[in-house]
Amino acid sequence: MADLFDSAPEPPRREDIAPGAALLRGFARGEDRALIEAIDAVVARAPFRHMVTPGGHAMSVAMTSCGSAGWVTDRRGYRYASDDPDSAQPWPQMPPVLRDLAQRAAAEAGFAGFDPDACLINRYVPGAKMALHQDKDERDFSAPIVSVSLGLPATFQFGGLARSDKPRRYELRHGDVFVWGGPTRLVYHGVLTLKDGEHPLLGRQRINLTFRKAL
Ligand code: MD3
Ligand code: FE
Repeated sequence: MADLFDSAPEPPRREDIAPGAALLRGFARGEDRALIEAIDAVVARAPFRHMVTPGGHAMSVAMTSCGSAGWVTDRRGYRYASDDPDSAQPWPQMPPVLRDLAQRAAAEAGFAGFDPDACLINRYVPGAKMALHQDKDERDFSAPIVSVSLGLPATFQFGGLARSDKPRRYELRHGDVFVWGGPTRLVYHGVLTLKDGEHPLLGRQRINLTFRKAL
């Protein structure tokens, strides 16, 4: 059924943002329902939770993971772990529809053979944000990170290799996929406070998937 968000879709297209970084607008839009179903199955076994930073602050973004490794933070630090600390069970397997999407997007951006072992699932509700940071807990920085945005739009900040580099801003919308590799793999990035809104499939939230080669 047509709705407000589907009524005037832009055609999927690729924007080269920087060497190694490609924004694939609308790349995941056609498979959004299958992706959400797969996310729901992961979340049924490994619910979203607000993890605590080493500094003792609960994150405003709720997280879970699937794959052979999941990203965790607690008072001891940031790391990848093979078990979900809440259940003491292995993280749910990465659903094939998620893995396939990440591999196709990576190939489209020039990273054929990407084999992610971790998918971090972030949930933002209005008011949630993610401060500028680098992703450097992975062992091998030669693999890219593939990010998939679903639900409410967010303003993404993309800086440089120094925290003080002035970030550029991009609006990330439902179905957009970003691939970060090569020289951009270690740039500072973050997400501004999510504005309120209502998405036809996901309601008052944004979900972001990040596929990583962690181990
Ligand atoms: C650039 N997530 O989970 S996705 C994260 O929207 C994270 O939830 C944000 O940053 C989110 O770590 C941003 C885009 C992204 C993800 C990882 C990157 C951009 C990146 C790693 C290196 C460079
Ligand atoms: Fe990040």
